Amino acid sequence: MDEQFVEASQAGERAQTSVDWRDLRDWLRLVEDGGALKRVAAAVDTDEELGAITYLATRRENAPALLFENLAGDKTGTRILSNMLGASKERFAMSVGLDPQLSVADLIAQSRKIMKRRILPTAVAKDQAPVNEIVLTGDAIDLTAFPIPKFWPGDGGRYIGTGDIAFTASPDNGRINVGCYRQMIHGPRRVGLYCSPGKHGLLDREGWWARGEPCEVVCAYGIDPVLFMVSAQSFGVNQSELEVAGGMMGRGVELTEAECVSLPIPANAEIVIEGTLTRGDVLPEGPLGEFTGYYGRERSPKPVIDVKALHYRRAPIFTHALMAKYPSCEIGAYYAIMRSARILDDLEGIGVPGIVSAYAHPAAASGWGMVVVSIQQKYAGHSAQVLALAAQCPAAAYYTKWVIVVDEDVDPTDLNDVLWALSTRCHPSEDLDILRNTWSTGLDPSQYPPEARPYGSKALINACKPHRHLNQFPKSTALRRSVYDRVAARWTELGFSGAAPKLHAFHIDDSSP
Ligand SMILES: Cc1cc2nc3c(=O)[nH]c(=O)nc-3n(C[C@H](O)[C@H](O)[C@H](O)COP(=O)(O)O)c2cc1C
Ligand SMILES: [Mn+2]
Repeated sequence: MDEQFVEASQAGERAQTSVDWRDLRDWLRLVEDGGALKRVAAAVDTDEELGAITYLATRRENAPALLFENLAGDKTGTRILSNMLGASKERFAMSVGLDPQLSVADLIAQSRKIMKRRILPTAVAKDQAPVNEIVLTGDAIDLTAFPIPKFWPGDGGRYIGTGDIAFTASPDNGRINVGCYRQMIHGPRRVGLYCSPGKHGLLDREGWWARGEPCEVVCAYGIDPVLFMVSAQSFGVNQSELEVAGGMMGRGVELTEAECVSLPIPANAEIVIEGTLTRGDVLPEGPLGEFTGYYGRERSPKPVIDVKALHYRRAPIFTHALMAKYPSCEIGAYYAIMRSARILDDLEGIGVPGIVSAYAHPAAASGWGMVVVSIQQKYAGHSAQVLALAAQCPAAAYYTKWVIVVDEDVDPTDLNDVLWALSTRCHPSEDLDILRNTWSTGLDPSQYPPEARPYGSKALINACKPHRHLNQFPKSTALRRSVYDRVAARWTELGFSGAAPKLHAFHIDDSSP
């Protein structure tokens, strides 16, 4: 395990900036200081009521994070945090040390840089790790004593893990994977772990089982936002999300030794379990209301973690992720920004010229449903090339049904702009193509029979000005730069508050030399 760590000082030197919080409690203080935390002191039932309050409080994009401090019937002092990041680009930005005032487009550009950094975890002594405030093993453990929510009326059980992380190790090379996989509670020491096909937690598990060994697993339920958001993104199978999280924070993730398994545990988490998954040990699991806004797969037998150790801080804060339609879904702004950053990386890696920006809006099924790419058209066929490549590049290929290409004067993060381009530059009989039998998911309810769902289809929509007629295409009504600058400089004098809106397209004067 030692080589997985570096000294804290070394890690610090490798980072350009580092975040100004150390754990979830620190982070909450900063969020509260910024007015973006709402404490709910009234007693709340975890049986659908907590889910209902979270849903109703998040029907607007700038909803605060919610800290439920009084859970009906609870004797453990547990608190529950929901809407930790949600649709808030500001909370994403402050979590990773970026300026919350940046636009979504600028956050995407900055995220591309910090997502490429890698910093190894740092080791914390067991007796210094906050998560070791209380440590229980074996039959002393009773997870059912904690208040565990059932979110939606049709959920198949109570889920202890939604805003969670799960560590597994590769039996081949020891790489520690961090994934967010749902976890239904079955009993005092029994927790279901659902990984869908292809997920790295599942590949690790199958690898151990193929060797005839149980798969060790460590799960945390009260975690900081960076571990959470990184665990929810897919990185290469041999990359450890721990190093990505370190890179995004500008300092190593703090880990400490476990009691019963050979994996490390996150030292600053609020609550952690250690256990094993054994082949054949399954129990009926699901369904759960999903990010699509529908219930997912039918109830079926899924592997169960046999819990061997429990660590927690006194009055632990569980992080919970409501899955719902935007903007109430915990797979929200951060997810859309990070996915968009990776789509731009893919397009840059392929080497296609003229790419300006891209956005996978979170209202489209948490950023999975639609991708808009803006380009500076440079040659005949350029927009069609970008459509085809964006549709199938690794970061965008999964699920995405609508792939739209627009000109550089259209901001992909501004749906009003995108709808303008679709309505004035796209001629459906000319500008639509369909890809069939593409990579999708059983969670897309639009196809029948349900077995057909993993085979998706994609509409490629060219909403660029027609290249053949670029010269004749009417000029858009845009302000003259000199007039804009003059007005922007007088914005306060004119009686408006704040800065004048930024524009990225101006009148082009053909008569000037
Ligand atoms: C709140 C939340 C719940 C999720 N639930 C599951 C799940 O139950 N099963 C699953 O396979 N993926 C789930 N995901 C998606 C995975 O976290 C995501 O695909 C991630 O890339 C998995 O890590 P991996 O790429 O290392 O396998 C969930 C994501 C979030 C944010
Ligand atoms: Mn992974």
